Amino acid sequence: MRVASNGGAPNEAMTRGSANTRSSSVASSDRISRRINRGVSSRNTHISRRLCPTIDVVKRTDIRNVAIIAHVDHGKTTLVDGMLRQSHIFRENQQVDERVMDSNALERERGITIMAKNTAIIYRGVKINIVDTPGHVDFGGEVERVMNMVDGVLLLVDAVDGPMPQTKFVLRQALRRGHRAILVVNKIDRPHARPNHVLNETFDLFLDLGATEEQAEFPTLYTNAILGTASADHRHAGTTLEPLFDAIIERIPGPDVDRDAPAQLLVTTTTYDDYIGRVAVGRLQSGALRRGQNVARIDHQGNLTPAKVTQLFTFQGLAREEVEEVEAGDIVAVAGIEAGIGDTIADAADPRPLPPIRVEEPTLRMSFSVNNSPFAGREGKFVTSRKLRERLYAELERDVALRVADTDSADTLVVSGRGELHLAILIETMRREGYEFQVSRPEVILKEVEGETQEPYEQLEIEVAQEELGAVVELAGRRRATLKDMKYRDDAMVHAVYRIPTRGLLGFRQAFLTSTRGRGVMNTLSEGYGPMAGPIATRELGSLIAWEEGATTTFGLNAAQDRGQLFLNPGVEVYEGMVVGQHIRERDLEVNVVRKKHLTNMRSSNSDIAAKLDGIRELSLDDAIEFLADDELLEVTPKAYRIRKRLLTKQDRDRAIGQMKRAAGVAG
Ligand SMILES: Nc1nc2c(ncn2[C@@H]2O[C@H](COP(=O)(O)OP(=O)(O)OP(=O)(O)O)[C@@H](O)[C@H]2O)c(=O)[nH]1
Ligand SMILES: [Mg+2]
Repeated sequence: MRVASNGGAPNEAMTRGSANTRSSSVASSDRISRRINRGVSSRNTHISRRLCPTIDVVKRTDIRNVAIIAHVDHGKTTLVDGMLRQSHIFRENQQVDERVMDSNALERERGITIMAKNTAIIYRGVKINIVDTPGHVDFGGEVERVMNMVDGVLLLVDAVDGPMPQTKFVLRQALRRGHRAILVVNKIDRPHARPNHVLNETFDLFLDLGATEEQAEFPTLYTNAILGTASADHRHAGTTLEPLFDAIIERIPGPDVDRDAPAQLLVTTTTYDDYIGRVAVGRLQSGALRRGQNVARIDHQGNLTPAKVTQLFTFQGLAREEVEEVEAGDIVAVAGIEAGIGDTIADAADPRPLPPIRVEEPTLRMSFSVNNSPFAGREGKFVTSRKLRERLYAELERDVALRVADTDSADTLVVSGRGELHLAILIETMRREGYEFQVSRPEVILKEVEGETQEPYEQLEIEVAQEELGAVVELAGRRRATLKDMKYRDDAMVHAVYRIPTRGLLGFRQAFLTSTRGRGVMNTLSEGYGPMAGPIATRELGSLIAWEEGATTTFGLNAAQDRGQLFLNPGVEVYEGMVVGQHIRERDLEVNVVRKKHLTNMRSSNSDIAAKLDGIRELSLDDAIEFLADDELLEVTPKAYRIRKRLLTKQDRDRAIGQMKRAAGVAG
């Protein structure tokens, strides 16, 4: 028999056929809840001891650890709202924001979850630790990292859309860890909901992903997360989430623990608190932790550092509750230890590391360098290479899917991530903290496989109207996508699946949205590495470049707008070599956007002037990153994004082009 402690993979123990001890949990529920609320766990009442020849492994019946996983937007965070509401975490009449777990400013602005977060509720005396995870493909690392905290998952699937690419990714992570799932078909209220179809498709997905027989026998609930209702029968809407809570208690096993083994906790999240400093969050795998206890921090290299637990917390609704002692099986927050993600906090007397967290390698990278534009140092608080370096390395402690590397130049670091959004969120976060720097165009990370250079590929799923298909097929073809499957649907939409080099996806989104007039839906899923696909021209049009320094004028912009799509409004400070728009042709073009009109006796009114400028497209950060060409950089400051040529003067750029041509042997 395998055991969960002593360095074994934490959740492997969960795959053992273990008896369901639900009855004991319900019997002692009230008592346990009181104990949990006091933070003192009982040694005898809530644990059903199971006999094991060597080590005492027991199953806690008073706890369930569950993650909510799904494709983006299928309603995970909304469902958590409902679960919190119905467990009476909030006071009567308390005003609670929608999607309360999306607490970070960028999450609220973008309406998506970016970081996985913990909460907990008590249901019939059982504490349910819930981890809300992001569904966007770029934050897949968050899902991977929390899989070791839980013993099962709620797999949400939209009742209309059915399983989507990221459903496959997250379910694969869960099944791999041996977790059991509960299928939650959400948004059952949507018109055209097709619950049976979605159930069948999801069942097929389980089989495709190699689910064991036990995993494939998942219970299914049909929910409206907004109203907070669940029902086992899709023909009859539920009235509360109770059927879901019951399914969690019944289906998700309680944690198997060896409470007499030395303490081991794998740090899965770290946060910072102004009062108590670094807080490390993870599941206590074995043993117990007490306030004031001496422990050892074991890092990735196996180095041991003595440390002391200054404070201990468990989760309770949206808050952390301070406790004196925690027993294995619960998810805890520990203060006083400078631990990073993946470190083990272990018993000082018998320190044993847990297996590190493994996540898929990043596929995209970009350089972050000190700002050297003519406007450098004007707007940022932190501008030096030292500050930039410190900040980027600090990010690694929070984000397991990110990589940072130094380069030959002290002013430049290379940052690798899962996708453009992953890197964009980091850039935006740093900008808001007062950092100023510049980044390069993202590029894919190549790999040597058996002497051959390979590049990353993705599965691209698109849904477009039939009349827009032609343009999209052409676009995908230019980017070396190969068609795998295409289905015409009854509603005049087409669903197509491609395999495409990640390189071909850079800058794809904007072109795709233009081709489908903003209505197309695209989703991607990493497919690993494959042979190089040949050249791909991702930027088809050149840039309009400011000719000289000054503030943009309506007059200058007006004259330039015939040459392409402008990005700037009048009155914006620009410098020579700064990109102000997109040319209508392939090559770059210098334009004078700061030109002033010669004074005449007649002065036009402002409204008159403004009327002449049309279609200025102000770029968001994501747009700007997508727009960047290889010879351009994005300058990021707390106040602005500016796209610039790496070489600012036309003379330098012409010389560089000449050199390139000569090197390629095509000059003269
Ligand atoms: N009609 C309907 N809409 C829902 C339901 N559940 C969630 N939504 C809506 O779906 C949208 C996405 O909800 P979220 O809870 O943010 O989805 P999510 O899965 O957490 O998204 P990510 O964390 O970004 O992956 C929101 O506009 C919700 O109001 C539901 O049961 N019915
Ligand atoms: Mg969410």
